[in-house]
Amino acid sequence: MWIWKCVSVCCLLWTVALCADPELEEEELRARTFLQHINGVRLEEYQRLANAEWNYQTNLTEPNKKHLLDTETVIAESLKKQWDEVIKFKWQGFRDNDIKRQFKMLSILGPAILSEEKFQRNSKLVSEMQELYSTAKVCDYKDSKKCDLALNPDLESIIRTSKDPEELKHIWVEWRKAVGQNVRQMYKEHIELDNESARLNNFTDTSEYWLSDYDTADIKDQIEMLWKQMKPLYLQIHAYVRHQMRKTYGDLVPEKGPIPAHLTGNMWAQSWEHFFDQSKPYPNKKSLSITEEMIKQNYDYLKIFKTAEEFFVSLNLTAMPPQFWEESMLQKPTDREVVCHASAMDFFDGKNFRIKQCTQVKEEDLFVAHHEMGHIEYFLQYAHQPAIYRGGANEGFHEAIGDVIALSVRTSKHLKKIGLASGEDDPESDLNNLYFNGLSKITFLPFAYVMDLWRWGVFSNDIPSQDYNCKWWKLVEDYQGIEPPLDRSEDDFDPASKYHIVANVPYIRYFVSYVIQFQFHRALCIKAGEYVPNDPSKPLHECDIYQSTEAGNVLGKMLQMGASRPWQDAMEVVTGQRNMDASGILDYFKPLQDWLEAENKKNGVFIGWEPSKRVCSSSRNDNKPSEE
Ligand code: X8Z
Ligand code: ZN
Repeated sequence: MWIWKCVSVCCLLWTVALCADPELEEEELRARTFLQHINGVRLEEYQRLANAEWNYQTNLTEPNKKHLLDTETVIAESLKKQWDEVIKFKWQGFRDNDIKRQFKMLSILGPAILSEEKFQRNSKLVSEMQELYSTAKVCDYKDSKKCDLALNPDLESIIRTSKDPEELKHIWVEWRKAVGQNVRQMYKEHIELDNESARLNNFTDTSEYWLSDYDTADIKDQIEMLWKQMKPLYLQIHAYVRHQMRKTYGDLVPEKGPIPAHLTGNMWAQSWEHFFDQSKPYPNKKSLSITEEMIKQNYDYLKIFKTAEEFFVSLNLTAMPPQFWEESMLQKPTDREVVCHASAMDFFDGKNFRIKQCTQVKEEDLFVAHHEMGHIEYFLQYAHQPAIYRGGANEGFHEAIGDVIALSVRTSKHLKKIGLASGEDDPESDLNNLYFNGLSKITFLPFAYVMDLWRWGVFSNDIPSQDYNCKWWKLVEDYQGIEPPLDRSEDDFDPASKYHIVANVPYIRYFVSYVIQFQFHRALCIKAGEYVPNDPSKPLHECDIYQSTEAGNVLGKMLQMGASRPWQDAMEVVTGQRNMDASGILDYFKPLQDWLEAENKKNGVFIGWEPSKRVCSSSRNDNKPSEE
């Protein structure tokens, strides 16, 4: 009892002491007014920046690039001036936690800290790498005179559908030649500038700056721990897929070695759902062929996005505003070059929210549309917040929202509701479907981890530029159990074949998203009464939260918070948990994991992988003669 008394008396004294500092009180009052002013300035600046970015990315011309660079430079100058004012405040002593939080966020200046010349150089490098990536063209395998194949849709389509290993290898290699080798020098210079900016911001290097978004000191350890928890599941699906792949490709796929990247159905081997038809657990069961259904039913890009919107609205969330439909770029234009990689943009004016996506009528794009609309729904829900809070609770939250919705959409129950699937439900079809989801979600985890493990190494110089490519392949082999289709060398620069590397977008956000989206899914399904733990008639992977306003309300509450609270608070609103937790994804895939373990055991399949026979050398000339 006396302890409590002491605690409260001491607190009282402490508060009185703080209250008694009139200077600090006065400063806190001034801070409040200052924040209002900054908010107004930022909103206007972010609007200008969004417009310039949008105009460039949807029309890659020199004038648009110049306008973007000029806008970025002017705004960087203004941010620097604002920051000079921010750091004059003794905000660490403020009593109002909200004001303190805003100041804490504003006290990190970011890349604008560089000299104008270096800032401009860095922005130009990133724009030009992105442009090179977005406009690169490759020659066809069968018709070597046809040299206008673009990544989207041509190359991705060949990688997805061809089963000719030579054609696949050709496309895989040529894409890497077209982008990787051309940007290596630019990338190195960009990394140096990024690191200089991070150090001026008092971070040890850019990885520490990137991860500051999580405000969690041991974030790298947490990620590693999550990966260790999920790795046994990955090993099972990896072993099973390799075993099945040998039935299609024979000894091209080593029995105990890593899986060749070009055979996975994906340009970066980041998810393997396009190998589903050749590997499904119950081959005689007719599977959901959503793409076929979409084509049959005359789906177009509009119907795809309307379908996605309808789900959000069914949860009592907000519909897309009129400008969204008028101004978005939902198809690939034929009259100009654009950045096709899908994205969503907030124009910070409460009216303009747009998606750009080179949508095709296929299943994958239906889910990308949900993913992108999740970003827009977040923008809409936190639009009342000050500019500094208009972001996800952390970057992984922003990536997770649309995917959470898509987890419900991808159930056979929901696909039937919207007329994209028919037929019987039976345990075998159900397992096939869960396996499909495993090919898309489980296989992605080590890829996402490797993307940033590699960059963390580059930023800390554990991976010096002369080792860029070979160290990339070492990580890919160690974590993903994937190998290149032919020997590689430091004349190649394969990481740059992926958009987020050249566009300088951190990737661990997707790893985080793929963990927490299953925590959200589980919690929302319980709220919706669609998942009952330990009730086999309501498994987690068959839960559909469609039309559940209970689920929608709690999700909406979290989205409205934006970045105004620590991410743990936001997570607690939906899940009651305050930590990232792999048990969501493990619960979801438990029936698949059990099946894979039994199947692999029955077939005596080797789990894990022995070292790859592929070589990576310092230069192509060092390579032993290869089959290339
Ligand atoms: O880049 C994206 C989205 C835009 S934020 C289309 N994603 C990652 C990728 O394509 O590599 C979504 C999942 C992973
Ligand atoms: Zn996204």
